This record gives sequence, structure tokens and C-alpha cells, in this order.
Amino acid sequence: MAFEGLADRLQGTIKKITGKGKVTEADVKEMTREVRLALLEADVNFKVVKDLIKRIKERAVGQEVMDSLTPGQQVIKVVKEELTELMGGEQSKIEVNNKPPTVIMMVGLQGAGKTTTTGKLANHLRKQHNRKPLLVAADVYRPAAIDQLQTLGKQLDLPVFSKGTEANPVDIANEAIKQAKEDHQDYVIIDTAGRLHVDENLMGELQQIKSDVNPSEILLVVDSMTGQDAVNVAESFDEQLDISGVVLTKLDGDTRGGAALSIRAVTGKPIKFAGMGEKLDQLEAFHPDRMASRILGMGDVFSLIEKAEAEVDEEKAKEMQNKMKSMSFTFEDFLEQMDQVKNMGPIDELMNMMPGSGKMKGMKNMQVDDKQLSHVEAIIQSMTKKERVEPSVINASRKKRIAQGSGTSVAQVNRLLKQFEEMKKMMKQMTNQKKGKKGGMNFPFM
Ligand SMILES: Nc1nc2c(ncn2[C@@H]2O[C@H](COP(=O)(O)OP(=O)(O)O)[C@@H](O)[C@H]2O)c(=O)[nH]1
Ligand SMILES: [Mg+2]
Repeated sequence: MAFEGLADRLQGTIKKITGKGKVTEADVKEMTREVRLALLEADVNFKVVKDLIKRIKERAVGQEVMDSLTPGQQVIKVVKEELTELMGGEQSKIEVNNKPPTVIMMVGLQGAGKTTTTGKLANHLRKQHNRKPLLVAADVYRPAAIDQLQTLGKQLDLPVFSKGTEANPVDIANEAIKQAKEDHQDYVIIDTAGRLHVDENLMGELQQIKSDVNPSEILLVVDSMTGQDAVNVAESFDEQLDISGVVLTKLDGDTRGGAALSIRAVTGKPIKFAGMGEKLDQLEAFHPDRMASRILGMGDVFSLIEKAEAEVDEEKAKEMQNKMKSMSFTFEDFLEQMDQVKNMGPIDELMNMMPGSGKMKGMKNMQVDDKQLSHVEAIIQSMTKKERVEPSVINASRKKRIAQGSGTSVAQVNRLLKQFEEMKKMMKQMTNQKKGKKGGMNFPFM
């Protein structure tokens, strides 16, 4: 996913300075130089980098760091805090209207992900906040855009308001709000048209919708793959519409991502959500501190746990967490959790969120894809109860028997056994971090 390169680059620097018992100005200078290069390489706007580095330097050579017992760690803490500030500090939530419905306008260039995000956001509001949203098809220039929204509505089983391509977007928006009031919908999410470039006519139309419906939110949807251009686009949309927030899409892609991060600094408008894939549940609330952790390669344990909590049966989740803590998690439990794990989405996506998984080459090689899950299931099913609970008893002849029974190979059985051990190790790290104890990662401030 995005920022992987940045995280990889920063690892060496972080390690070097974290371990230091004494940090000199020269150390700080070297570290900030590395951080500066890494950020520039990740396509963060150069002015943004300059300001950031200046603040990091000031604080890193300050008393707060130099007088502490763990100056190396304090320096990294400063970097993390400044990165968090750069991305907006606190999480910024959707502004809710006192009197429903809350009207949200989605704006942005063509292909940025407005229509998809309209569906994702509706799904998010319903799932996380138990709200009733109405989707509004106000992109009247392309019939396909209306069909697309209607398809999303069907998939999500949510109502879509449309008047075809003949009606005027302003009328559509007004009528949709009226309808939402009658139907007691809590949210109205308006999917507007986009153009390939910032365009006066379109801006005029969006301004008119804005002044007519007075939305609580105007969310600018930005494709994080578009590089520095994203910053310019954000500036013009903000100038003309005074946007209330930003949704960064396609952060799952192989983008350097830095440009997108500059948007908050340049426009002063908060990033509210991040799109992490094409699927309708792949929208995450944007947490600047968690993103900073991800960027610094510390993983994003909290999003992972949140995701687990949203998908996994709560009782079971507690049980699982207790087992993780006591390290008594077995193949037996693994099998039981399999369906719930499947519900959480692609394994490699989950892996990306785990601390250190970006830099642990072993983890990258795991490549557990969803198809492989059925092999895994078969292998575990071929184990005896004892083997599931105490895998250390699985010797060569048992491996052969298990492979035969599951229609796999001994190599596959070996791989699973190894992966399971890795997984248990990671679980241990995660639960230690959550308790705030010094875990394997050694970042006590997380
Ligand atoms: N990988 C990925 N693709 C996305 C994401 N958001 C949108 N897309 C894709 O981007 C393309 C354009 O999206 P669409 O919603 O039609 O953009 P619009 O023109 O702004 O309405 C579609 O193929 C979407 O599936 C995301 O977060 N990740
Ligand atoms: Mg669209």
C-alpha cells in the first residue's frame, strides 16, 4: 500500500537513533536530513517538508528531548507527533446537522472515486453509526454514472434518488432532500459530476448546488495516485467551494502518497476518510496518528483491532484476545475463527496493518491469499485434535499423513506450521503494545 517505500526508507534512520543513549545535534541533523530526503522522495510537497523539518529540528534539540532518559526514542516521538500534526492532528469526523438530514456533497475530478466513495460512505454510516442514508445521483452528464450509483445502491440495499439525465442537478439535490425528510433518512449523500480538469462551468454548477442545499459537508475526493497535481486540484476546489474535508482514495495502490499528505498542510482542510480498495467496505476513518505510525513503519494496530471488532462476533473476539494474550491460541481456534477471518477481508490487507509487517521480509513472503485459505482449512482439518493444540508433536511422518489427508504437499504443511508460529509471535507483539508494555517493537509511546 501507499507509504510502504517511505516506511522502508525511514526504518534504518529510526533504528539508528532510537537506540542512542545520548543524542547530539549532529545526530539530529543527520536524522532530519534522512527524513527530509525520504519525505521528498515520497512526493511530499517541498514547502511542507521544509516547515516540518524545521519544527522537528527545533524540538529534537530542545530540553524535552535532551534531558530525557531515552533521547533516541524521544526524537522519534517528536517526528511522529509532527507527522501527526501535519496530517491534521486529531481525527476529524463528519459534521452532523442538528436537524436531519445531514447533507453531504461529494465533489472532485472525474475518476477520483466520488461515486464509489458515495457508496462506501453510506455503507460506513449505516454500519458504524446505524444511520439511514439516501444516495443522490446528481451526475447527469453520463448515464453510466447514474447506473453505477444505482448498482451500488442495490448492492448495499440502500435507496438511490435519481431523476435521470434530463433534470437539473440543483433540482435533483433539492428534491432528494425533500424526499429524505419524508422518509426520515438521516443522511443525504450527493454524488456530483466531475471533469478531467478544474472547469468553470462545473464549479458554477457545484456552487449553485451548495448555495441551494447548504450542505453540512463538502467532501473533496482526491485520487492519491495523482501526485503533486492533487495539491493544485485541492487548492482550486477549496478556493471556489470552501470544502469542509478531503477523502483520499486509492491509498491501497502503489502510490508514494506524499502529495496527498500535503493537502492538509496546503489547504488547512482535514482528511476525513481514506479509500483502501475498490470494495464497498474499504473506507476507513482517517486517523492522523495512526497514519503516522504506519508511515514510520510501526504498523496500525488500532485500525486492525477496530476492523476485527466490526466484523467479528464480540464474545468470540474477547475470547480470541484473551487467548492471544495467554498465547494459548491453537490451530483449533484458528479453524474456528476462519470464517470470521474470511469476513474481515483479504489477508494481505490485514497483514499490511500489522506492526513491522512492512519491513519483515518473511511476512511479505507469506502471501496468504484467499484461495490458499481453503488449503489451510483442509490441512488443519486433517490434523488430530492433539496436533491442533500442540503442533510441536507434528513430526515428519505426521506431516506426510496430514499432507495426504488434505490433498496438499508436505511443503505446504511446513509452510503453514511456520506461518502459524510467525502469527503467534506477531499476536504477542500486538497485545503487548496494546497494554503499553515494551513489546518487540520497542516504541513505548505508541
Ligand atoms: N484501488 C482503489 N480503487 C478505487 C478506490 N476508490 C475508487 N476506486 C476506483 O476508481 C475508479 C473511479 O471511481 P469512481 O467512483 O467511478 O470515480 P468518479 O468518477 O469520481 O465517480 C473506479 O474503478 C473505482 O473502483 C480506492 O480507494 N482504491
Ligand atoms: Mg462518478
